[in-house]
Amino acid sequence: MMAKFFPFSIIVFIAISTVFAFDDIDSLKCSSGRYEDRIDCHPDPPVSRENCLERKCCWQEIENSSITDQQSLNLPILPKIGIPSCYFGENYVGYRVENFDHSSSSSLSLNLKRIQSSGFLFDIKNVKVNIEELSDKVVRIRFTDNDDPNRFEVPIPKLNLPKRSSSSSPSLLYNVSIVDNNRLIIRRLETNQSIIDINLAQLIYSDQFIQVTTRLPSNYIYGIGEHRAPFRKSTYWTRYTQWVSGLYPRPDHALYGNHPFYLVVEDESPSKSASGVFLFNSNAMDIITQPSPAITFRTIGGILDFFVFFGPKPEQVVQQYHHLIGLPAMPPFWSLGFHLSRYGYNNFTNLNETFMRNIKAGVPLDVQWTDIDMFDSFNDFTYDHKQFKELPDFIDNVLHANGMKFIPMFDCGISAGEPKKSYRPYDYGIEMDLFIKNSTDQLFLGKVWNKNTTVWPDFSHPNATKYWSKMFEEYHKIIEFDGAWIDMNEPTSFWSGQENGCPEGSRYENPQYVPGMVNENLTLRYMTLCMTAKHYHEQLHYNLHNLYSLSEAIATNAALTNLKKRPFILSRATAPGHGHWASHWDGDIVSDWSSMRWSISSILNFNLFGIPMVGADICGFNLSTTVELCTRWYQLGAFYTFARNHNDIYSSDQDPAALGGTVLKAAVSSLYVRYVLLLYLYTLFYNVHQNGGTVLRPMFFEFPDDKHSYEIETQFMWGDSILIAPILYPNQTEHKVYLPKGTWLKTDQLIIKSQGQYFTIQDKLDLVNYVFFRGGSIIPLQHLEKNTKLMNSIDFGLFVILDRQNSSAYAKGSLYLDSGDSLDPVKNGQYNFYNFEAKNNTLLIQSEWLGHKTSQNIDPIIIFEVLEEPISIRVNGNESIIKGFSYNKNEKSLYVPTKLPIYNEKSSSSTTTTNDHHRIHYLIEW
Ligand code: MIG
Repeated sequence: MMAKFFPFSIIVFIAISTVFAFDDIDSLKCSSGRYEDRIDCHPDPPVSRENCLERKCCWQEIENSSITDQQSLNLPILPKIGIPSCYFGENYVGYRVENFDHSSSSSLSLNLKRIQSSGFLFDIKNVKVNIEELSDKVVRIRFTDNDDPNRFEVPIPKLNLPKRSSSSSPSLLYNVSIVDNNRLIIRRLETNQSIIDINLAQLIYSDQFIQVTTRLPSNYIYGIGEHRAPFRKSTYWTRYTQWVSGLYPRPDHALYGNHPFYLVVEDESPSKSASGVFLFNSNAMDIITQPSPAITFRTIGGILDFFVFFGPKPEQVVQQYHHLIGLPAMPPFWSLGFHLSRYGYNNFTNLNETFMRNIKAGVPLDVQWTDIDMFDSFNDFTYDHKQFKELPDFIDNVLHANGMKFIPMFDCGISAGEPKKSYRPYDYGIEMDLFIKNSTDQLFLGKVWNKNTTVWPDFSHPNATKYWSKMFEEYHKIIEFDGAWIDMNEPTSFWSGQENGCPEGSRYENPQYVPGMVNENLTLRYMTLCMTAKHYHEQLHYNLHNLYSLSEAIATNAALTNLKKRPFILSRATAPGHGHWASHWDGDIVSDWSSMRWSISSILNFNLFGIPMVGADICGFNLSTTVELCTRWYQLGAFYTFARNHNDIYSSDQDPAALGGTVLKAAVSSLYVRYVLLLYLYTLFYNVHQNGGTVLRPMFFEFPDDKHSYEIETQFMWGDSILIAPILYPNQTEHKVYLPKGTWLKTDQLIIKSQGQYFTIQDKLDLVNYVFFRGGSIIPLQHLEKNTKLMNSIDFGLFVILDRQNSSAYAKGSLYLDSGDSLDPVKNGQYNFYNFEAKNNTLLIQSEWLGHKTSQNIDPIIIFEVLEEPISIRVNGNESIIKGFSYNKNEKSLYVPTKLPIYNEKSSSSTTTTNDHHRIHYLIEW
């Protein structure tokens, strides 16, 4: 009865609780488990039989080398950590579940009591576990110290907790149960699949070491932070460390972003449901996968605060996550154009030559960048008056005058080495007491590019935004930038700690367990600040390190908003919630084929993390590129959401015009296709800005029933309608493309009908034939101009690709439009939104919102899969509006010149921009 009427659907099975007394190893249940299921009981070195038994755990060494990873991958695989020799026995009880409280209708609390030492210093004696139903689809599981409410908790981002619809939840997707007295299980109701399965008795929760393991519903797992790894993560004993670091992308190290989030597809379920888990914890952590399959979180501070998302579709899981951490920003339209950058123009002449040769070669171009070589003495907010004397004038009279934009670098490190009263960013920061301090409350001095020493603004300080905005404002008077590039914000320092190291005695500098450092000599402070460095309110860098870039992105977003710019920020380091403020690129990758291939898994990954504006340096950063690699990289990079060519100071020029020949051909043709599709891309950004989710997405998000699509990491999609399948290996004149079942239109306007199969595609440099439009889509296409500013006011067409099933035909699509760079266009209603729907022989175009005045027309409309030549075409019943049309029998395509205005002056009142569904309404019949 109780269970039946209990709204939270908690089913509690209370077993007789038994506390085992361990006298010797014989009383441990060690033998029955499988190797795969072992949970490490002694993760901290040194590990030995003796140390293990002292923790009352099981000991058996396993020859690891004989076991191989089952996955076949053509990317570097992260180092395996191996099967633990010291592991929890089946009857191990570290915490005893003491009592339940389910007096609330939407939550359940448990108390855990530590009954034997974990072996880690400062075990937390009483842990409270609170499982809360946040919505029908989201559960929160919080583990806190019952005796100390003041443990560190993540200050940013501010979470947007889902609002519960009503007290009774008929659509609840899950239920929560405690079985065998200590297993916390959360199941998907529809399939009875367990999504969370934690043995609470084996939890470790000490002051600086927390470990919890849950079984996974399958080994189709994605996400888990930024690593040089395949998109689909290995569950073969792999460690994914979350500790933001400025090292170039390499497989054996944590990279620039920490994102303790995973998505898992419940492979065995017929409905292919997916779920996701986010751990809201910012401390250094290891996340370890194991073949059971299972996943272990090991963090060295804070609390455990999990959010479980029940989807059920992969895209919905991602949306639920993004709603919680902050929806992705709406990028300015110009930022979707092509960007030209390099480290080491060294002077204005080189910059200007590079820019001009690309303009002359017809490369579509929107943004010119500069790196630290443009600065005076590598100092932020300056420029080199000798070498870059002409730059301010160039920005004004060349870039801005032609609708293009300029973005310089803003490093987070501020020089402390300039003479007193000569460098305002330092002096003003001192005046505001804004820089990070060391353990003895003096300035924390490190070293980046600047002379002598560097200090770092403490972006967690309440006055940081004021400081940063002021600096941006003053700089903007000298250099009229349009966006900001924030680099080295892990933060990276060339010294590890201060010049003379860090206070060695501190348990924050040298904790009992250090995550993910493959090299024994590496420490948390490696290439960054001391862990005892102090932020505002005595907060330790130990806790805030992983959040530094997020706090900087928030301040930078405010500083650009203050300049009345729709913020565009490119950041190297990232944290959960980052996409609400800024975008990301893959950092210092090498110019080689495997880095290029890896970039696909990376951009897909960042779409899961809510940072959909993302790309790698086209042609690679470190080392010089080659003509063939760079050709292929343009073909791929033109379809990153963020498409920028950038390279290192030591490598040779790789802008399209510099390399000419095939590189130029490939760059121009693929960027043309990109530019023609920008309204579609912009609409995808609007969608995620409103609802969360992915812009670039893996094929299986769209084709969950197609098993084969899960294995492919060399192709990806733009939203639901466009598939990109570039060449990624050398010496190819043709390549195989996998098209999931359905109708596809190639860019050469030929229709392909796929049964879910491979097609061989001939390589053509000047014809982008590796991009496919999905049947059933209506896609806006722009007429090409040399930059987005010029395209923003001209007419655009529609591609209608009818999907024919049985005897009916269908397609749909939508379009978002705005001025391109207004602040908060969606909140202010300054945009237009249209829906398109084609059914059999009709196409309906309707506005859903009209808040942006424009004189653009839809012209032309091209419809594919029209089986017979029509006799006439009517618009709203009227034949005279369309002046001629043509039908192509071979292509089965219908070309209709339309000139249909998309904004109707008369029907819109200037006083309101209400949601009038009937302002623009065209019913086109053929
Ligand atoms: O230590 O500003 O990832 O894009 O060109 C290198 C110089 C610092 C790292 C960035 C790279 C940039 C470079 N920066």
